[in-house]
Amino acid sequence: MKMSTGQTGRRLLGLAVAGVALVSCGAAFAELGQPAPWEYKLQESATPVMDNITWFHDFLLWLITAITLFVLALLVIVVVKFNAKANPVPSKTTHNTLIEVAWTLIPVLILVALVVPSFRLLFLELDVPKADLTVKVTGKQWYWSYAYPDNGKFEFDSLLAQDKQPRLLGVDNEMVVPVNKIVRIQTTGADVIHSFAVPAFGIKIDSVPGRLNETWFKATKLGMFYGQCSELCGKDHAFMPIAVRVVNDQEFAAWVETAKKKFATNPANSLALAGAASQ
Ligand SMILES: [Cu+2]
Repeated sequence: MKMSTGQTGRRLLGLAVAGVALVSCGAAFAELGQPAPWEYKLQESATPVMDNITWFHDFLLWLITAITLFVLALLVIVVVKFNAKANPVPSKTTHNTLIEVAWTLIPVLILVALVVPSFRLLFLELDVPKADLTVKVTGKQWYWSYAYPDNGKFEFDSLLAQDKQPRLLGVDNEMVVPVNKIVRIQTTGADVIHSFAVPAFGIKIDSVPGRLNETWFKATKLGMFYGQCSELCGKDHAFMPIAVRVVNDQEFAAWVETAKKKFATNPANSLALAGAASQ
């Protein structure tokens, strides 16, 4: 099929309009703390770590775009200027020391420049600052348990709630944390390896049986934040969502009081049992 110039132009225009629509929709659909239809970007950040991840991601995207366009331009020049028709008598040059040094050194310098923000981000993620509170997260087939060792030593299970929205992300008992406080997450697996991940917080850490892994976040925005188990852990892997509610200090204190009563008789409350046994 041959297209006329007009047709090609209209198709290109259509593509451009679709592209712009997609970009603006992506922004419109972006919702804090949860995925959105047609989303192609990172979730909106709610912690300093995620701010850094987003910045590094965008920075890399610009950099690779520039490099790709540069290489494309070189290729186009070669194809246009040095094909057999345009350049019937090729040059016999085989070495050019200056260019060879440049195409070795410049990529090395680019990589060295990348190491700095990359390592800074790694240290930010891995170096847990002095925490305001600790939440112990246990991955189980197929739900999560949250324990609050420094807020009344209660522990509760958090299971998928079929009737809640967003679909497959809503849970019966949400993990609750105060805003602008450093929360240390200690996580382990009760049966197989799970992975505790909340995209808006920039955290994803394996919950391994017999091991205690640590990470942290400081939520700077109020609201609901959703994540999912991110390590294939069995048949209901897709049905053990993570729901974190970020509240202010008073709401957190009030929630701790109700949670202490509500979950005091929880038979699965290993922390409370351990506490009772040691008294
Ligand atoms: Cu899992």
